[in-house]
Amino acid sequence: MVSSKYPNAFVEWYPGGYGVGFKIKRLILDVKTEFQHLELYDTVGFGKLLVLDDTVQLVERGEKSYHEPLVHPAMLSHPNPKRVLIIGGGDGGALREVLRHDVEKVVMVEIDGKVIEVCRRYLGVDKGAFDDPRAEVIVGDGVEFLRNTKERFDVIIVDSTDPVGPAKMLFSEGFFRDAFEKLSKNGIYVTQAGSVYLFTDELLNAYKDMLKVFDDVAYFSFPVIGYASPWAFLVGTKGDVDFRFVDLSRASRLLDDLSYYDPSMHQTLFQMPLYVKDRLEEIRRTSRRRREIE
Ligand code: AG3
Repeated sequence: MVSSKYPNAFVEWYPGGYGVGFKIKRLILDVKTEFQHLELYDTVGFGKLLVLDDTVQLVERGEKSYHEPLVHPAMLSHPNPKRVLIIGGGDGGALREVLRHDVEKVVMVEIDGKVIEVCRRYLGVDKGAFDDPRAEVIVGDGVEFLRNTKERFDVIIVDSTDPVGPAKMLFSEGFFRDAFEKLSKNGIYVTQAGSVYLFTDELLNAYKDMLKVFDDVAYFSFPVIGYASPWAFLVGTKGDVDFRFVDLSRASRLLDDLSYYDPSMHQTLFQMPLYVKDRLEEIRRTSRRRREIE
């Protein structure tokens, strides 16, 4: 028997038949961009919902549960982040959070200009971030940008779609190598890394490849509204950056604007379901061994 109890809903189906859904008031926009299928809905209880290629990108009421852990732990563990690069993030939510810090310049490279246009016009989660003089927004391919840029960045943030499909390149060893090279002497790289439960293999693969490249790699998870939570994040560091600690004096200036990530409880980020942690640690052990023998 099929039972839905609510006729108008958007449901994202994950592998294995696990769904995350929202009750929908109306469809606002449905367009095929040059790169993907974009849908924008008004939901019953969570504001507007942005969907790309059938996957939930954000809901207005809840997007901070993704953008805060994506941005602030990395920004606060870097000793002095002035120059930041965001790959993806066309809705402007990550850009908005980065600009809360005392940064000099933030470059954002989003491949799909239509996403930026639609989000600015209908969504407004950027809260004016696109007009900030410190922001430089480039419509282009992040992989090419990173390969060719002469600039160096203290923090690189990857706010991409899933590690399957068009964004797959952003989870490849070659891309991690380019990112490592374009980090400053002391730098930190953070990427969303998919659903802990449902994209575990992608998470493990990305972790394995990042371990080959960065000086150190950390993983963490956070419950994100709208995604099959907990959601995974991976962090690669270069030089003198220790992701286990954050600068609480800088954090205290942000506190009024934070709703989800609690810097005073930074250690709780590292909670990871044990069966996944076991597999991650096994990869770390074997990768370490390989490094020692080489
Ligand atoms: N980041 C999207 C993360 C991937 C969501 N995946 C999914 N629902 N299967 C971009 C949106 C926020 N800036």
